[in-house]
Amino acid sequence: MGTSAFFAKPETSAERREYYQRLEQKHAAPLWEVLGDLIPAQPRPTAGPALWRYQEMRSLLLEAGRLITAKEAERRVLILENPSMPGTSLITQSVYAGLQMVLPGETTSTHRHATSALRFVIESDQGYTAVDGERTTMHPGDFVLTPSWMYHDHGNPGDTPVVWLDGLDIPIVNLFGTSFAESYPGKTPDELQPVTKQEGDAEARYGQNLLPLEYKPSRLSSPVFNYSYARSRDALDQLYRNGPLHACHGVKMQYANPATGGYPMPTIGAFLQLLPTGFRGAGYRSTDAAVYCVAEGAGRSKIGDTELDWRKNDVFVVPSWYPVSHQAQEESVLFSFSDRPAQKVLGLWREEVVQN
Ligand code: GTQ
Repeated sequence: MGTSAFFAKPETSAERREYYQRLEQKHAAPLWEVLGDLIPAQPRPTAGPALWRYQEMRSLLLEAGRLITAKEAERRVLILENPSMPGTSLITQSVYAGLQMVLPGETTSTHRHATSALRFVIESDQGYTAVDGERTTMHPGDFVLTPSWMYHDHGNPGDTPVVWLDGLDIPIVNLFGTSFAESYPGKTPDELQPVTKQEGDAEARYGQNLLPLEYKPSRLSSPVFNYSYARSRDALDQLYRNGPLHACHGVKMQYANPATGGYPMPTIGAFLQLLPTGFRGAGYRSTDAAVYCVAEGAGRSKIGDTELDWRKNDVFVVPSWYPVSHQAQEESVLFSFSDRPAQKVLGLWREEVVQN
């Protein structure tokens, strides 16, 4: 990766070094010694390419299920920590990812935080998330939002474990020093937020190409909070048949806020793409590092010099500005999320087609 510094470092000398030491005592430092590292000529992500095999993670999650309840843990989550960023709890510099499991009969407490969260459902029969007084039943492949500062809790009334991928903008919120979190103020710690809306209300109100009369968005996030896999998958299938395929992305769509056409949440965007059997994508890179979850199929992605083989439910990460190309061994669907909306609103986002 591009490690070349645009700004060259000047020669040093005994006299300069002695001066730098005196600066240090005054909590000051010479910019010319660090400029190239502070302002690199191109992104130098601390994250590296990495993959987590679902089969392995699933058995570790089941072990966690024997060791701790969802209640005691608050959230029973295995953090996916980038191997190049030990100790950070992060999968990239700007987003966090984890695998969460809710066992049959469990509920989690109701809480809210400034950090925005998304869920991409991996296993669920009757699992649900409740957000701001409305429950939504989760099915594999569903993309579910938990926007900033909305009370949420999860439950599993079914007979099999529920597992999903969590994505949160934790490092962005902490970068700005803007983290707040609190439990639902119930009479007991176990009291959940009340369910005040019929399941499906948000979907009917905002998710059917219709909007309530005089509707004005009252929040920055999408009023739809479950984007069902069945519908997204159908769209990809039809668009594939209609063609053409994008040379890098296959058929790739972004999840949209139906009230604005913008991203579903202000800091996190999400995408779903279909790669037909035998697809060999061209190289591409963008400044938004992306976390992928394999919804269907099997294939291989080349990320910089690293080749990662993936299959259903595996999670992998493409760091900022690394060239990536995808190949599909069988018809595959990839979900991904990134901080693209935040980069775009700040005027920072870049992309290009590259050799890879
Ligand atoms: O489900 O509310 O992975 O609060 C990390 C923090 C999930 C959640 C995470 C959280 C949650």
